Amino acid sequence: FERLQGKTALITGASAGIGEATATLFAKHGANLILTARRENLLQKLSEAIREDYPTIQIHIMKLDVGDLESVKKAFENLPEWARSVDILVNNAGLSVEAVPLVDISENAIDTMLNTNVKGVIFLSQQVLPGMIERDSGHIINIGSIVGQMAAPGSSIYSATKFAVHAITDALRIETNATKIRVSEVCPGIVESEFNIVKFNNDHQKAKNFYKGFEPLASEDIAEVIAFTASTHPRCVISNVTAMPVNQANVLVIHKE
Ligand code: NDP
Ligand code: 8X3
Repeated sequence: FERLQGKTALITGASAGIGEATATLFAKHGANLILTARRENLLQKLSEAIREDYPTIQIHIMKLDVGDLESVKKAFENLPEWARSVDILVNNAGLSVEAVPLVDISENAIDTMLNTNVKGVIFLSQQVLPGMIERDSGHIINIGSIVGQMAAPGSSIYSATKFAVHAITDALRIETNATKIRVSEVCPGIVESEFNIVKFNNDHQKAKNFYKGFEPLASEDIAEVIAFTASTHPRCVISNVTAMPVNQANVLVIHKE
């Protein structure tokens, strides 16, 4: 991952799971970091841990809700000088809430998922793209999902948001085709993180039971895929990559002991 050295990377959803693991791995390989999430105390703790292990890394934390345009704009107005040129944007913040059939899903849950998973990707990309276009370089890595390739029952809206991430990623790659900007999609299968705790409305036992009988991916596995995606030669773009637990064949087929 040596091409990460000296790069400025903005990672959304860095307070937990895949985003946190990606921040730590990027720091290990010399990237300076802009870390965002709503839980500022967790970002503070993470940045302290990273500074202790990698004291030369520059870190700026931004408390923001990615789906709230005003919150995004305000955070970008306050960037320190070194953080103004983002080389790599990892649009990772995302969530699934109310894992119920479409007939029962609330408007609030629909708005939360669309705002975070879809508008968030758009709003953050809009902040970094003008600079990337001007510099004719940069990399946007969107975190999709296997449910953005194949819908799952009980995940209709969440699936729809990840299908949207896929479409946005492909369209943006075409729109920036005449530039050196790279646009990638990383699609994880099941990863053990806070994702299921949020999905099952803070029911930790239910979240844990979901992983019974097979070994899910760890956040660190996807962090490696993201770091690899960000580290290829600038002439090469990994347009789309899917990474699954070894015993998961697709969204619905999981071999359990
Ligand atoms: P986690 O719940 O562990 O982490 C999600 C992160 O997103 C947190 O840091 C959270 O921070 C942040 N976040 C959520 N909502 C917002 C918001 N409105 N504004 C800013 N930040 C927000 O889940 P994962 O690490 O597993 O998920 C990361 C990405 O991977 C998501 O896009 C998810 O859809 C995707 N994914 C996950 C899979 C899995 O099985 N875990 C599989 C496939 C894809 P905070 O609460 O502090 O704001
Ligand atoms: C999340 C994938 O299958 O855990 O994006 O809902 S799944």
